Amino acid sequence: MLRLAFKTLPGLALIAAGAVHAGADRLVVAPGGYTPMKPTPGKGMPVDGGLTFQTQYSPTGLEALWMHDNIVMTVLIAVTLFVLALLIWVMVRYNSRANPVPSKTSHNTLLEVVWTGIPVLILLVVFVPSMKLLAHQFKTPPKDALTIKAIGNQWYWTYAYPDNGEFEVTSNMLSHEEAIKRGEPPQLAADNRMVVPVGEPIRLQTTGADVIHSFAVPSLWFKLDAVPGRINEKVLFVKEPGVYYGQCSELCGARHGYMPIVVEALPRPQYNAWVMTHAGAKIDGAPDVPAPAAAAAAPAAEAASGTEVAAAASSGE
Ligand SMILES: [Cu+2]
Repeated sequence: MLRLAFKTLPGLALIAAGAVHAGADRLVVAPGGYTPMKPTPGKGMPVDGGLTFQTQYSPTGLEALWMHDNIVMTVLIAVTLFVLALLIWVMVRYNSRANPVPSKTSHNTLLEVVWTGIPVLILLVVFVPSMKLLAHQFKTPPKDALTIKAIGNQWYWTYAYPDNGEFEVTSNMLSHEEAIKRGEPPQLAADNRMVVPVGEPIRLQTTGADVIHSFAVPSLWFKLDAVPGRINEKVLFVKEPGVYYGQCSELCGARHGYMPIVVEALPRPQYNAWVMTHAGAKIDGAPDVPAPAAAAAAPAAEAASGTEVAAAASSGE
């Protein structure tokens, strides 16, 4: 039954197959250019009075939420109620008035086997889906996955796009007034967002430029430390277009609370249009076109080496 439930989780199969939008549609550029997407109220952000996790928009997030709601909470509530019932029973049945002569029993083999065996079984029930979730969370990205690098700085994020022509985006928090004006949640909105393509596994790498930061977006089930001198890597997979908010989640100094993360997930053509708004940008997976200067230099070099050969021949070597 457990296995069945996992199989029905949408999106997991996509990651398992390592599916990336292959072929020509990966290269399509939306004709309208790029306009920043308006966030949907309550989606990809905390809500007033929210008690549980944010709604999840990644396959591992859905799996984790399913495990939390169906396995962890079930076990937790059942064990709590059972212990509460035992306590009440002992208090009522075995207090000094109801039971003036206490039993002298000190061993009961059956009871001891049961209270050892049942907790072991409960742990196994939690262990199996936990390990599966852990494995899914740290599955390596497919070879042709788009690489994006999130770099934590005191106190802002920079996003590098090595597969898209190596441009970099600097992302600073918007002021309270500016965020309200743009219809975005204050303290979570940023001037430049980390734009990503939707529905494909992204190789997201994190590192720190100065101290340890942590790249965390709750609604995408993503949290990864950004450590100076190290590259950490994890797959980011966003199932639906949208704007998803997060924050630095490692205490990194005075303005730690003011370096929000905004992930904007767009369909491929719109993502490509955003990419092309940057100087020197190229669409990942597009064939490399030699720059005009390099192409012109090549015949000249050939001619030069030809002269050398001719010179060598004439000197009789
Ligand atoms: Cu930080």
